[in-house]
Amino acid sequence: MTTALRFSLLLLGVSFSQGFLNDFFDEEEQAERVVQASKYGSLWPLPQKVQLSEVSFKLNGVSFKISDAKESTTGSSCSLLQDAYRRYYEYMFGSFKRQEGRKSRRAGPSDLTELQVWITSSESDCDSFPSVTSDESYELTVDQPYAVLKAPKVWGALHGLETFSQLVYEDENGAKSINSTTISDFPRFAHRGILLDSSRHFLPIKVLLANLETMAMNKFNVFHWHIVDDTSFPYLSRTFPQLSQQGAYHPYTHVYTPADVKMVIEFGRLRGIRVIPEFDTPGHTQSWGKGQKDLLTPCYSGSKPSGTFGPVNPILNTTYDFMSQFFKEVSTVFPDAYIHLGGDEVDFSCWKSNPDIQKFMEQQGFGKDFTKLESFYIQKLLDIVATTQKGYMIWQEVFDNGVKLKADTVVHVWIGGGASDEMAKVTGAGYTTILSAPWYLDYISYAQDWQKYYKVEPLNFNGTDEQKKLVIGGEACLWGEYVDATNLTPRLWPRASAVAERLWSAKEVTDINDAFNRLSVHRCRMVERGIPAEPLFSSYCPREYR
Ligand code: CP6
Repeated sequence: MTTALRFSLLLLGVSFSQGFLNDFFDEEEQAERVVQASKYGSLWPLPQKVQLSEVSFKLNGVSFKISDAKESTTGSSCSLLQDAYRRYYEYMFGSFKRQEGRKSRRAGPSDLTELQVWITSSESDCDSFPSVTSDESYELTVDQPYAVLKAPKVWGALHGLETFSQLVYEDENGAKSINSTTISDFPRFAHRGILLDSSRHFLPIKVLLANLETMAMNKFNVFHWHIVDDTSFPYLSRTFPQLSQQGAYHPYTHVYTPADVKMVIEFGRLRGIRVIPEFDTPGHTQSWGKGQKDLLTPCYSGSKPSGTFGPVNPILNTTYDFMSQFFKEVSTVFPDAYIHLGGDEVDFSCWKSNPDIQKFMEQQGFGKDFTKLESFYIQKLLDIVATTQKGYMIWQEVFDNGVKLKADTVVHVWIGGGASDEMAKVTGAGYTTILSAPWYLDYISYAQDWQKYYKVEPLNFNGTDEQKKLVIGGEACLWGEYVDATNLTPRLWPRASAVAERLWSAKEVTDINDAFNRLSVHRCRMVERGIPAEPLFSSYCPREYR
């Protein structure tokens, strides 16, 4: 087999073994795919409606400005927008500024000199936190005498600024240019998330912020912070400081202080990103046990405690007192309307070994069904969290076990194989759901797995239109066993970008060749912006990472 054929197949996402190919293919040359220009340039994710024209304007970094339209309901006091103007000016002209030293040049007739941002709703949301119902739509017209970005709320304006910056390109002489364009855009799904795991490895704040920045470039709007787990407890609780004192990898260097958490939340807010923390119980809690005596179930070997511990002990009142206080704190620290309560992968062997638990099971009439004990615990926890006025998200097992859930609960489908049946069941029962099963980005493999993520259709399950409306989105998950600050960014990007387009763009946007062409340039743009996003395939970027 020729190298060209081999790589063309890889490019097409065809998995192969040498033997398979020799059986089915002649030694025939195939055109090797290189990046070609998409008619949509480097727009990613592709907006809902795009009208492009051949007419182009020049952008001059000295005279170009982004400003509030005089009709806008926001003004200079909306620092969220002013910050965003600065950011996007820097992304569009930062390198230009350095090269040209800001030499003044008068605006010519073919110049576009201004982008006016017009917030149309009387409630701009400038000082609010984004939510699942936030209006993220915007309309962008690039024309003379100035471009206009119109959005009901600041959230749409943020997305529109990103889109505007993606329309800017360099002509053959290196001059910044933009074509006359009309775009009308809104997300297909309201919940578009990335899960990062800061327990298996501590993720420095710098990495979390870089990730939020990259999420904004891809129009993701939920950071699902799987903040603690078995391996470590880096969340510094004001109420229970001993949890991180004892449970973090290091009590000072590997913790998130209240100030750190605040910074992550505000950095996200300024980019239209919700921060949803996950405090996963009753399983995945080994690290909690170090700083909180009697929280975990003592495991037995025969008639004696073995010295090891299992899931949270569901039969003690002290457990629920602790959870009340803990989640009361969490509900005030994190402003989002939702908290993720986990509930996945509960190992019953320790509960089974413990005589006190056995006795409790008998008293409650649970028989030998430990899912009933699990549900007993979760039910009490959900009721506790409901009193904090928060909604909750939970992993699918909690639904599978028949726990009674509040109507606004979001069920998170993560188990591969049968995920579409699960989506049908969850929505059939009337619950809102998000999909992660096909988007486990911690799994890595040779070749272009972004295509596999790209081809997922979240509504591909048997159900009524009403059921399909309950699918509010999905999340790409990057579990942390093999990921820390050294490799997180290139492992996540641009693979997560495939998920971004699936969750934002119209259902019909499925052309994998066009996606390859746009994503290749989008990836180079992330690189140019200082994000070490990995390549899709053999290629180069005009400005390489350094
Ligand atoms: N940690 C937690 C994990 C996983 C889950 N929960 C996980 C399970 C299977 C795979 C990858 C990750 N590492 N707390 C499941 C939601 Cl393949």
